[in-house]
Amino acid sequence: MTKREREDTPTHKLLYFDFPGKAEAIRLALTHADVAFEDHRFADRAEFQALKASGRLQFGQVPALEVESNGKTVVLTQSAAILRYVAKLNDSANLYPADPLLAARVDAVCDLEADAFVGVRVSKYKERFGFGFLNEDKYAGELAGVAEALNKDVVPRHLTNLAKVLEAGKTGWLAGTPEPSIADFVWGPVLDSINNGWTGDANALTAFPSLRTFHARFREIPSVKAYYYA
Ligand SMILES: N[C@@H](CCC(=O)N[C@@H](CS)C(=O)NCC(=O)O)C(=O)O
Repeated sequence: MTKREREDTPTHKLLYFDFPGKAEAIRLALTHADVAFEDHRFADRAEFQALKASGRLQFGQVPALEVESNGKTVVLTQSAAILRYVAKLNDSANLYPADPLLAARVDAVCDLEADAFVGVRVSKYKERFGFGFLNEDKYAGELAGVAEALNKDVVPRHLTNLAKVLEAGKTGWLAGTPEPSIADFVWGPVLDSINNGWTGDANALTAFPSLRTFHARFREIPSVKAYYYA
């Protein structure tokens, strides 16, 4: 019996709130890679606070993926790290390239998502970033100015760059991979959120036909379609 055969198949439990947010890419990637998982959604914020207080979350943040194997439990955090872990569970799903150059492109497109929305996240979740004082009425004018800058300049600038890499890659997938990679799974749900008004401009994709084509194609990936419509 080989070492591998003696090892249990790990079980997976994803911990997050009951909305897409940062967990949706992981839910979809696990589904795409055919990895069974429990999609645990907190009943309320108190459940999250209790988990955070328990010290089990490395950085006090979710999403977290609880991996149980050979009687041991490991709790993974940081969504990009979790996505790379998921990709390694099933090589045949081709979610993360073996080629180092292509892998770096995939990482860059994942990191672009963080850059594109850091301003949106700070302005929406002010307390988390130390800007809670901006909730005072007297700053309403400044906040309106920030919202305008985000929607007219910052987010479109990053979407322009995303559209450029998509078009340059010529495969129809964001990082130019032959098949959908974790970069596509990061951005697909974010484009849903944009269309749902998360950034403050539900029409932000109108100016980016190639991103709209990508988005529609992403939603047609059989595993993604089955996740939402089966
Ligand atoms: N870079 C982290 C960010 C995770 C993050 O910001 N998670 C939020 C929820 S979406 C969180 O846990 N915040 C802590 C809190 O609300 O106390 C990732 O990608 O996983």
